[in-house]
Amino acid sequence: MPLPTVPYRMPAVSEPELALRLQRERELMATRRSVRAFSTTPVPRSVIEDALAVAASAPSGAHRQPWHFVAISDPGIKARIRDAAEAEERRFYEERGVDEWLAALEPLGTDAVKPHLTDAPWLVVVFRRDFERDAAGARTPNYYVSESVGIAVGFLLSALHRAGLATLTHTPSPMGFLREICGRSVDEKPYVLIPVGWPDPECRVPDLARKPLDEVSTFLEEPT
Ligand code: IYR
Repeated sequence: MPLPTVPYRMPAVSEPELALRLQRERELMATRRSVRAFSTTPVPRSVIEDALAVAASAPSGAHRQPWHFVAISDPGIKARIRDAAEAEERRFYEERGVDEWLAALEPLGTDAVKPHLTDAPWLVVVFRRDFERDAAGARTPNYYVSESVGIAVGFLLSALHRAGLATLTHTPSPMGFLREICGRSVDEKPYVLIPVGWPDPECRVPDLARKPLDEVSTFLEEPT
């Protein structure tokens, strides 16, 4: 049975206003950087709730909303996550990491020490749900789960940056330990770990350049 429908309108915006808004957005989002040095200054829970509500408004395959967000400020749990993540990262940097991959990371200067996991006031762990279960426990699949969760994470990073908070997308690999520490069911898989907070006043980031727009986009227009 199709859902009932409701009218949908967007407020009209003049072309100059549209251009202005997008120029501002372009400038604002260009200032977002992955931060690895966080201040321990607290961030209120309500701020994280609002940001997660933005993330949870993302579109998803068949509108299955195949995500779950765990927000952690408990210092004991953050310490457990740091210990487990650093153990995996040490294995990555010292044993498991393929030379080509380690070489690709060299310009970023990352290593196995992850102070952001205990310094940031919040860690958000995003889980993906590849299927749901009915009352009898039978599985029904979700669709385009990685795309859907990726879009939700994009909404989250954008919302937090626009609000003025720093984030990092961190994927210690393998990260199965997050499911256990967060007490989530085996039906959920960790997707990404996102420290959230204020950058440390001494924070520095690599001086990266972004590809120019004409390199990453192509317009196919009607000939004039
Ligand atoms: N997970 C490791 C390695 C790492 C991998 C990628 I791809 C990065 O863009 C950055 C780091 C770490 O967090 O150090």
